[in-house]
Amino acid sequence: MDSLARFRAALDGAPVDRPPVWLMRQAGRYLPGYREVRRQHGFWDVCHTPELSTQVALEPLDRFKLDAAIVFSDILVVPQALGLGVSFGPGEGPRLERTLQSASDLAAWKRDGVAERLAFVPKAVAHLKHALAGRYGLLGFSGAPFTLFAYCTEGSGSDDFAKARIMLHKEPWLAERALATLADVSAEYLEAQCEAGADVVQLFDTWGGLLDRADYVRFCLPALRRITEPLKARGRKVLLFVRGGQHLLPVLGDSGADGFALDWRSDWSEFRARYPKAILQGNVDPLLLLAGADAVSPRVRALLETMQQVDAGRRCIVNLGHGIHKDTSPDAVAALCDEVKVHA
Ligand code: 1CP
Repeated sequence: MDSLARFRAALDGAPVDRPPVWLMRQAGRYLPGYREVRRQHGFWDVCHTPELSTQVALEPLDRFKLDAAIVFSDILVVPQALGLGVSFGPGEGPRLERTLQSASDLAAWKRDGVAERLAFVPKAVAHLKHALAGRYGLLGFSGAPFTLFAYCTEGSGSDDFAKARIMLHKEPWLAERALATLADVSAEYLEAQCEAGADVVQLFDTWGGLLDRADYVRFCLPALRRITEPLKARGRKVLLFVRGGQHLLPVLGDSGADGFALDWRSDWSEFRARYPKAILQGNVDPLLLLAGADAVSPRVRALLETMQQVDAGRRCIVNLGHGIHKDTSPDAVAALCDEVKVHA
């Protein structure tokens, strides 16, 4: 089986010779080629130049035995396109110039022309698709509404995103309107990525696990359904990653996603028991890769065995439980990919 056939079979629940593998943040600062590109170009320039975004998206595929590429972009393109002024300073996380604090801030979001301002991402998808020449799977992505809302209110990274969580409790109507707007913009933009050739799109809810189950049900699920419903009506496939989402397991099915990307703390067998027909993806601890190549093999073997136990590993995708850490050695990534290739 070639990589594209294997990746699509996993998405369709068809038999596979082994589960496909790709890794969250597989293009990024741990790779020398990426660092070299970033010495010469700003982050937004890389995203906006199809040749550069394709170059950095292909580097991991050239080095490792991966089965799929992910378009090079960032979840914060959506707040940027809404006019919030997002920048990535050297060595720091993102900064937003205009944060969401009040109804008038929301009213100032620039909805008109937002799809045009985001068109560089589907263009990057199409460029990458062409370069993949039918050999590999391709993912598009967006931030999930709550995770985008968290950055829009906080204005930067945070451990607890207190401003977002306080707004949910203090001004729930404002939070709901912002979440609905972020969802609608994302839905349209994900459809454009599918149209441009993505085989599947992934929603990154990196901060959704900060909420308790009742708040996730009240605020996040309706916003997620605003995305999954129109996409599914057009036959698109959607994966949902929730970091720290084990306590949300019983309700995640109501998101409408076709599958779940599990973080390293989520229990694979519990998710499989609850969602027998879902695509499951994950969930190697990204820090395992910092323990060196020798530590990687037994853990990957155990994960493959767990996958194999149900339906001979159908509907399974090997991945990390969160993005690759920037200090990861490429040798450890190679060890992970080699182990997947050898053992299934
Ligand atoms: O060169 C640099 O200094 C920028 C580092 C970087 C990179 C490589 C950022 C800034 N974004 C990206 C690319 C990126 N981001 C991709 C495509 C690359 C790939 O996967 O191969 C993807 C899918 C993302 C998604 C993303 N961005 C998430 C969700 C996944 C996750 O890791 O949780 C989040 C939360 C972001 C926000 C963001 N963008 C960049 C940084 C450093 C951050 C984290 C900010 C924080 O600490 O809260």
